[in-house]
Amino acid sequence: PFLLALLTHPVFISGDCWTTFIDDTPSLFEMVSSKNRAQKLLAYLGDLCVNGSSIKGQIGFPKLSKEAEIPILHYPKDSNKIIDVSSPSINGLRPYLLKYGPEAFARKVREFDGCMIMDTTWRDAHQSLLATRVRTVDLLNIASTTSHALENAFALECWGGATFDVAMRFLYESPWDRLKEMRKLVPNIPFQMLLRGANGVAYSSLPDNAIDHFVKQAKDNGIDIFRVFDALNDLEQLKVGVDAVKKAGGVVEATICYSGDMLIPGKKYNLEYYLETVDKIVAMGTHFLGIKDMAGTLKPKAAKLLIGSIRSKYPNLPIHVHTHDSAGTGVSTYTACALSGADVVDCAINSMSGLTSQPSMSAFINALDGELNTGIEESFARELDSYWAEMRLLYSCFEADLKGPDPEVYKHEIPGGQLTNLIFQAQQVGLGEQWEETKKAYEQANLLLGDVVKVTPTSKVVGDLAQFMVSNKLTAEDVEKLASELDFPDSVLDFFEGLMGTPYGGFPEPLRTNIIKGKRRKLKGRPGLELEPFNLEEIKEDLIARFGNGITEDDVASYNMYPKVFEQYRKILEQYGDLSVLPTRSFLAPPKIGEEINVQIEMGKTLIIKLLAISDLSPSKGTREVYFELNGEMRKVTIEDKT
Ligand code: 3PY
Ligand code: ZN
Repeated sequence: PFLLALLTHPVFISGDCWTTFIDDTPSLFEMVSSKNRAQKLLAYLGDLCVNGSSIKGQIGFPKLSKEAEIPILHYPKDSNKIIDVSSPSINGLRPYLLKYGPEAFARKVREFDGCMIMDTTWRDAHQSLLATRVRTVDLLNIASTTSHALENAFALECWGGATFDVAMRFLYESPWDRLKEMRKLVPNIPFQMLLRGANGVAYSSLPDNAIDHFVKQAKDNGIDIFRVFDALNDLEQLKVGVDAVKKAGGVVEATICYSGDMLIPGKKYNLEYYLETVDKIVAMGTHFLGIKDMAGTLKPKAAKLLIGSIRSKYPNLPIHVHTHDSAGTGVSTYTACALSGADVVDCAINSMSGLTSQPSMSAFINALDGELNTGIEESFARELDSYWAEMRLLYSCFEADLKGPDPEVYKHEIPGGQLTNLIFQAQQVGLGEQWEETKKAYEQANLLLGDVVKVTPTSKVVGDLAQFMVSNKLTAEDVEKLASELDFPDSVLDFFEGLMGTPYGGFPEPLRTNIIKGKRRKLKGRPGLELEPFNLEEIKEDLIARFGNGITEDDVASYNMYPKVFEQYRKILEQYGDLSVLPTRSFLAPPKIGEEINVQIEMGKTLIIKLLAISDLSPSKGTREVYFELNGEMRKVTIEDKT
């Protein structure tokens, strides 16, 4: 391609070249690189035309058949006046945080007269409703409008949790680039991420220095507030994340996971348990206390008691509550929290709310109407919503198609994100009986494991055990009786080995001993203590040797969390280039013959691609030719037909 660019360059053709022509003409290299990029994109689109989408979990194609419209914001007091969103808002809590630091920031939020809102649309809402599949481009398209509409929000939750690995694994894009780009467009609202304590954003513990390194990268790239939790409320595990955030200079939100309904007599996780845990977290040192109700089992009465008790014991501690609306009672719970002294609650933009996601922002603002202020203009939430309603159609191929609230969550206690997932899996085989059995088995599996706190990664242990019981037709008694003979899923063995920390009250015995006998050891203390620190310099050198000089500290952090996923992502990057530039419809669905796609590969450089034709299968080679027009020139890619 370089030779071609040289030979076709007008200066070369004119014969007016001199010996330093190549050195003096960097555009030659740019021509080559943009031709390469274009060719790689065509290879992706060609593959999509021949073999269909490779994105896991995708069923069908997006229902949205046009470009999503960016809503216009109007001044609430004068609907004829339009707010200029061409540059980000300069108002918001982030400038205050950057100027005065985390302690002053926490005090300011505590002193706010009302209850603030964190918007989870960019993270948990799409993790819970759309299999975490929302792509960077669709976040960036609404970013500048959001910077204005939600300038008075506590924060945007926009990173971490499952978004990190899904970005690389299924969307073939860099989570770090996403963070940097979002930050540029929204410099005024604090960004929050979800950190799984000693697991970082992975599913099991990493050496402490890898957590420190990851958190520093996240902070340096723009995360302000870190919600740190441990799936078993194991405070040793939690502390690893908390310490990492402190070292990086971030805002710490050490979090307790709320499990079940604490008002049911005899429950292991009761008010006393939570208050003791709060004492320990306060002693550890945190700027905010997070209460994470990942399944949505915190009912209004319990919320009033829990938040009220913490508030009266710790009048200055800012409290931030998170719930999921699976049972449909989220807004009532938040109202109880706000009136009992919570400082912040998590909501999602209306079309991205409800069901297994967070409660609706507009519903919550209206529920508080006249009693407490949230700082957010409700008309803005509705204006943003027109965009997210279209996103719901664009990502319809990842919908679990839930129909309504499921108050049975009070029984099975399945966290929001997992509930969608399990329903989706059951739908593949026709919902019905299978789903009823899974829910019951989940409840039994939880009790077998000793009534554990269920959230990533322990929720996967309970889910895997439940599916194991359903597929092998095992009752709880069978599991107990046959424990030493059965071939349990790896996650169950990991749990009993102690790789996820220690549950409150210890492991159930003799089940633990019987399940891991001859297979695993019993860890004493937290898993990180047994792990050798990573040699970060050596890892970077090794990655440079394999992937070239472009490797950064961000890549090292990605590799540490998910070595295989990172390698696979780099392979795709090598093969197809940066796919994050493709509009989502073109990423998920092949173009129609004659359809034109505009792809901006960088500022000022747009490719206009039109699909012309797809050839018949070549029986000898098993390939098809896909013909495109690229900026007016005909291009052909040869694609192996794998169908
Ligand atoms: C995650 O860990 O990804 C969660 O969202 C837990 O609720
Ligand atoms: Zn959640």
